[in-house]
Amino acid sequence: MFEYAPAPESRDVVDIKPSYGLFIGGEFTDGSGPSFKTVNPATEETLAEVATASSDDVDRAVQAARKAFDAWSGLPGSERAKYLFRIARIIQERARELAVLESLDNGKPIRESRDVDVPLVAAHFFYYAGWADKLSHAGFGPDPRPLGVAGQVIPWNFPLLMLAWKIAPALACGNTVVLKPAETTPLTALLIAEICQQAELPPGVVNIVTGAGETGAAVVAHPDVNKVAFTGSTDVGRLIARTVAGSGKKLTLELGGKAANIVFEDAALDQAVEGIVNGIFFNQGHVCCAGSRLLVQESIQEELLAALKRRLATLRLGDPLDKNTDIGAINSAEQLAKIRQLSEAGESEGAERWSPACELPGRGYWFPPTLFTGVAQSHRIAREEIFGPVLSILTFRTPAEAVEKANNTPYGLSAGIWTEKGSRILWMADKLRAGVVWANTFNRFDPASPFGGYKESGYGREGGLRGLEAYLDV
Ligand code: TXE
Repeated sequence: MFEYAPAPESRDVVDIKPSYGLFIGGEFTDGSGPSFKTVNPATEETLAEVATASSDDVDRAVQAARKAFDAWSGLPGSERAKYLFRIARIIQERARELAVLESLDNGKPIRESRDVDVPLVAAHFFYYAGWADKLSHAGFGPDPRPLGVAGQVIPWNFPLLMLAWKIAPALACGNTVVLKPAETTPLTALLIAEICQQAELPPGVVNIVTGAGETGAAVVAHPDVNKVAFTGSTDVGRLIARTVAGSGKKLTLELGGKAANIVFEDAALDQAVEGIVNGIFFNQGHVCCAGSRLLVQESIQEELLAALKRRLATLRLGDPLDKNTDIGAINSAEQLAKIRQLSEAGESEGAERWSPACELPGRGYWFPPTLFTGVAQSHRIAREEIFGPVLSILTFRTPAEAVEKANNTPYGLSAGIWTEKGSRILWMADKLRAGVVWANTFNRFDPASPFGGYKESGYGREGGLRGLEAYLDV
């Protein structure tokens, strides 16, 4: 049978420089810390050397942002909107370059970076550009004010999209920004810096400081930063909350998750299987809202498991730049070690592990799609965020039991419901302690829709109208 096999995306569409500096005051400059390497997780080859921003460099970046603030916040909203629209359009024009660089530095399949990440990034800039001249009509009172300099620290799972979630609303509201990307995925943020130059964004409005946790900590602690926005681990979120406490800085935290994807016996099973696969294997499971706990109604357990295994056997793992690839590389050796360790804990605690036959490439960081059955709520794989392509399967009998199990987690970021009964969807959505509840779909994002968690998943909302509130004094 003829099988359509498109050629891999060419890495030549992106010009990766041997080394990168910091982006401060509209210019690329050296960092005073020791540089670090960013690698392609699919091959372990070094992509580039990247500067580390010391606390002095962070101070320069914050001062540049502060200097730019008066003029930027004083522009009419319609003028700020023009810059955001321009950035959005350049992102669309350079989409291929951004997608390839994202897949190289992060390990995610090109089909995802090309069809999901980059289009959503442009959509966020378009969406918030639309708000920039309407802030007085957004229900926040007649004259909402920007906060000042926003210090933003983002993770490695969606380097571009997290940047867009942070920068677009901050700029629309008239704030200026110092953003620190994750140390394993700094390259696309630096390409966005280049795009800011191309869009002739006034110098200092966006500053990008690269480095590890110390650089992030310096941004968060800087006295001239007025607002902190963080996405990352719950542990670091706690540290940041402590640093910020009492400082007068406004804070939003978007932390981990352990979402339940709940399938009832009346669900359209084929559709549910696709939703389960998308829920946990999208981006190798490096997703804070991943559907990492499957709760399946007992009566359909065997049928669903069989269908899921058949579907998993068709997933293709490999080269992220291959357009056929469904599952790319794990982002780092550290993350791979964490996934392995938790999977071993699953086995030693008595759950049954299954993966389809799947050959892993010889180099790079890889983990096969994995299911665990016979999982108890007390098992670590049912409680802890694995942040990898590993699904823990539990069962329930009644809707009330499904709710109880779904809510039995310190997290509260997202949940999914699969049923043909509309009334049940509404009842469940009301009972689930999760910031986002999807019904008959999963991992669906829209710039107009606020996103954020309850409990240890953090606080504040990003996206939509609510996302503006985080960047305004209202
Ligand atoms: O996160 P960190 P890591 C979860 C996921 C993952 C685990 C560890 O379970 O396995 O966290 O990932 C910066 N002050 N999530 O270690 O360390 C850091 O440089 C200020 C869920 O990569 O939280 C990076 O830019 N900043 C999550 C960012 O914080 C600090 C996404 C995130 O890194 C800092 C990522 C400090 N003291 C991981 N220390 C999600 N919600 O999507 C580190 N950083």
